[in-house]
Amino acid sequence: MTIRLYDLCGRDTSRRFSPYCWRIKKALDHKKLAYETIAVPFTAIAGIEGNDAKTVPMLCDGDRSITDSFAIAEYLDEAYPQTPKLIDGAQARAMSRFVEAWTYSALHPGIVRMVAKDIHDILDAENQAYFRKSREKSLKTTLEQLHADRDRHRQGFQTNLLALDLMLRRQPFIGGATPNFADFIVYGSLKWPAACSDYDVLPQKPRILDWYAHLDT
Ligand SMILES: N[C@@H](CCC(=O)N[C@@H](CS)C(=O)NCC(=O)O)C(=O)O
Repeated sequence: MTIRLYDLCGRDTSRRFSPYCWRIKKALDHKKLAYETIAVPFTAIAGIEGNDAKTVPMLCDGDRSITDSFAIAEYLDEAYPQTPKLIDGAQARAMSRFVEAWTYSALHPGIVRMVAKDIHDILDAENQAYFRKSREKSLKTTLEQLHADRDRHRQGFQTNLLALDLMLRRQPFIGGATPNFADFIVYGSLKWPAACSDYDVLPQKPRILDWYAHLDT
């Protein structure tokens, strides 16, 4: 049975913008595993496959269903040992955990502030209401105010990406000579604004742009 991946969508179900789902799509492609994606809006997550999931991605493979992108990556390495590794050994796992935490704390706050209004605008009415209420509560401001301030948020966000640019001077991927799950984590976060907004968040840094373009294929 084909692997099924529940993937966050907008009003147009072909619009897929979750950073966590993108990292898993890259992981599955890296392993050359066949899979189908099932589009799911925010308000339908709780009912997926009779589970009480709170977030996507959810990956279903045979009788296994797994939420949390890091756990999914670990599962794929374990279940498909003949395919290229995502996280090769204990040291790679530890470093991937750092990259996961860095992405969440240094990149996501800026990205969500730059594109929250654009995300809202690509949802259907029910999901718009859910998204506005939950995000205005957690971000403590309106979507319109965030939109008005987005150039300021972009400045801080691009400064935080300097770490990636500096690293790329020395090696082509976070994984070293070839990409691994850490690259897919950061790629997913940068694919998120590209997939839901026309606002260009990437700095004009050739190394970052080349790295992103290489992964975005
Ligand atoms: N730690 C989780 C986070 C997943 C996550 O936050 N997913 C978002 C979509 S980008 C979600 O499902 N949010 C549900 C909601 O906001 O109601 C993972 O790595 O998979």
